[in-house]
Amino acid sequence: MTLSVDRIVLREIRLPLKEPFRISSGVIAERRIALLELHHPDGLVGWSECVAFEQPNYSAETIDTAWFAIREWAAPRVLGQSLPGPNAVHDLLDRDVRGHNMAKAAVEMGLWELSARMRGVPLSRLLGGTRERIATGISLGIQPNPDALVERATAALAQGYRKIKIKIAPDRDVAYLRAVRDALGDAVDVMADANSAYTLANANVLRQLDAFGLIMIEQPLGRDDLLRHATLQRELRTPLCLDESITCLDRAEDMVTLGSGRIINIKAGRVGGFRASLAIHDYCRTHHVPVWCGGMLESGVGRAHNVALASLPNFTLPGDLSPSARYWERDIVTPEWTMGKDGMVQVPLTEPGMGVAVDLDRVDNLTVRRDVLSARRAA
Ligand code: OSB
Ligand code: MG
Repeated sequence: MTLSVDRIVLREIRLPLKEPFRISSGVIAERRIALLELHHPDGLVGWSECVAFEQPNYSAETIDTAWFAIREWAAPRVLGQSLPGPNAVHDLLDRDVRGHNMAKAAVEMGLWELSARMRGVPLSRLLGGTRERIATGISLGIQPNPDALVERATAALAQGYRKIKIKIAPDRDVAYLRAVRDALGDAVDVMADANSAYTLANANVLRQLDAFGLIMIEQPLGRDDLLRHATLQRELRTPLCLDESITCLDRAEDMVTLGSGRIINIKAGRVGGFRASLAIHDYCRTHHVPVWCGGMLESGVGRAHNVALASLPNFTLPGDLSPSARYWERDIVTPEWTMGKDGMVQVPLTEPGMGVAVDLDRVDNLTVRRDVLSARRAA
């Protein structure tokens, strides 16, 4: 059986978050999520999720630009084709189409998932994953005051989380992190994520963060900046971790060459899919750069893809892989994602593919927009 799709059902669902999630550049209360259902001519189906947000405050891409890019450029490239395998899809989608990584990733990752089902292997193992359990961290949005943050961080620790990531922004940084460190003690792995809210002009604030023994500071400066991050890293003891700046393998290599950071947060959507994620993973492993799996407030489908990726050997730091109940009243997959009291998430290894089933009735109920892309239309 060759890897092939003759129909992609593109749906938009809306899932309200249990509570709004605030980062330095905006707040998300309801997730608008694009889901892809990729149909093999022989009947098997692969699933994926596009991680783009509603607003362009994290990346230039949004769900609406991704919808357009999937329909007009990415899907037509693969529909009706006989593909050599999922590894070939990245280059096929990338050729002469600049950017739109999240749109490309959604199609590419759906083909990996379909391929795993065709071969009868778990997605994790198809990708080269070796772990059975993955350490999990929580990402805490910006809170109204330090006390509220301490409350969240304390509760997260009690639930078993292995890493506490705190969103920061100018004037919501030093006092917040000091309060958390004072409350949790020195032994807990705490980090900060600025989502590009700082410039070198306020580097003095970032230097003050060195006092808190953070395991890393994520993306303090511009989303496409590597030079200033290198300057900043030379002035800080705390390792910098890049998220937004790493959009492909070349940027990971640039980070290492320039010294712009010492850790990478891999989000498959941001880098254009699994093939690019694996390339970055392998490169970082060779260069002794730890990586971890970031999150984009995904539904259970995106989380399945993240968990599979995070099972690779150089994902040595806890991932942003919170269980379903942290985000949603109810997820769209069964079983829902859970985390043990030890802060570990199980990698599904008993079934082919991503290892969770999409609750189609629920998805249909949540669907607000639907497009059926077929090979004929693409021709
Ligand atoms: O930078 O990782 C980020 C959420 C929205 C926008 C950007 C980021 C995040 C997260 C969420 O940190 C992590 C998760 O999915 O739990
Ligand atoms: Mg980040």
